[in-house]
Amino acid sequence: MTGARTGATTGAVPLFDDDVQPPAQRSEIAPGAVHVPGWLTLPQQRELVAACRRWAAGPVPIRHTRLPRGGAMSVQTVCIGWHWQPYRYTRTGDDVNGARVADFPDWMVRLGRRALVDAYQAPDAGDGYTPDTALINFYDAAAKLGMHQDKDERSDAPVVSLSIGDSCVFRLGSAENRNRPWSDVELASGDLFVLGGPSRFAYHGVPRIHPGTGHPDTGLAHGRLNITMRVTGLTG
Ligand SMILES: O=C(O)CCC(=O)C(=O)O
Repeated sequence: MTGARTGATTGAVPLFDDDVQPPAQRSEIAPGAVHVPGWLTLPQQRELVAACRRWAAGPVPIRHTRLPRGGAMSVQTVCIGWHWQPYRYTRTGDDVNGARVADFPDWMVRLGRRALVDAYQAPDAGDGYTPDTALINFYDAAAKLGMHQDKDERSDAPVVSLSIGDSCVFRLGSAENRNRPWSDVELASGDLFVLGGPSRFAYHGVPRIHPGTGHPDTGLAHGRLNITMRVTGLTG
């Protein structure tokens, strides 16, 4: 997350209790897959960038996740709550330094609940939603994420995705396979995307970043940050 090392940082995260703006518009890209452009204000994005910068430094630092068949992902990832590596979640970063990952903060649980209320336009949509992990991905200009399903969780609770920095092409396919037909959606800084309901296990990926499209006031000098909150369904 080198792009996050410049720009202003703030210490606290009080912005997330009452301050999320009502969504300007929303589009249901597929049943249960909702895009809410401009959901986060610039100050909220700055707070998230500052929090992600702290997590990127440790206790389990950001890294290019190694793939089981060799090589590594072009995206860099740091996790909170639970540590993800392909096919499993653990409390410790066993493929990094063995340390226990940072706790998943309560303010982020509240943010996730509010995201569901706004995405699904239903006051009770966030009831009982308690995400316990977030994968925080940093994309430089060349990074991509191939088509995949989020299915290492033992839960079908929605995935809440927040984007900050450079915009990207987000590709949403079906739950059946990684091939066409798919929809390409431009995700910009501040956008919310929720994958839930029939789209919870849809294949998706990020084939392209648009470098230089972020807003410097986010505190991210370059690149793209994406935070996906999830419910692991694990205990312990
Ligand atoms: O970067 C994104 O918008 C998607 C991230 C994603 O698909 C994942 O973390 O599984």
